[in-house]
Amino acid sequence: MLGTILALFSIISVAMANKERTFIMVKPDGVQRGLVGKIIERFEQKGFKLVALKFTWASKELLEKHYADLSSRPFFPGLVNYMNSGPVVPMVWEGLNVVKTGRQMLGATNPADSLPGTIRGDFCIQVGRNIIHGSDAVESAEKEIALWFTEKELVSWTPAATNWVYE
Ligand code: IDP
Ligand code: MG
Repeated sequence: MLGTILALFSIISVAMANKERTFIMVKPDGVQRGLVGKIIERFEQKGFKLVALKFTWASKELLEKHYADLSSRPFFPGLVNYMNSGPVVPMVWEGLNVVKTGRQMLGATNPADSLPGTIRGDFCIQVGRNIIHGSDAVESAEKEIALWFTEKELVSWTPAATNWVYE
């Protein structure tokens, strides 16, 4: 009996861990360079689940909120102009450790330090044109998701391959 209850708890906690979410966004340079499909493919082929996606030209107000933590940095005005220079593709991806793994898939902030095999390591050269954003912690992911998407835009579904991705 106790064994059954413990097994049930462990199944539930694994199922909850698999529901971690991150906010990923293809930046204007990634869109202009035609890399949207390649970036989505990386997250899809890893086994993460797409929860939300849109194509939008973000306002400076939204971008200032998104990067509020960096507002005192000298590159902040340039960063907001860059992010507002064309459309972006904000997305929500879900899965076990998706925040940390997502950051590893992106590579270091400065592409000069991003390892080959990472998105930034493979597709870009300079920090001010590093093609993609990814949340750096579960709490910032929650804030960013709420900033870019309404609750209704987060789609509830079960991919057919779930039991082939998770044991
Ligand atoms: P992250 O995107 O890897 O989380 P952050 O330090 O949060 O890196 O910086 C946000 C974004 O600001 C970077 O992705 C990059 O586009 C830009 N940025 C960071 N540092 C610099 C810089 O020194 N010069 C120009 N842009 C920068
Ligand atoms: Mg950051």
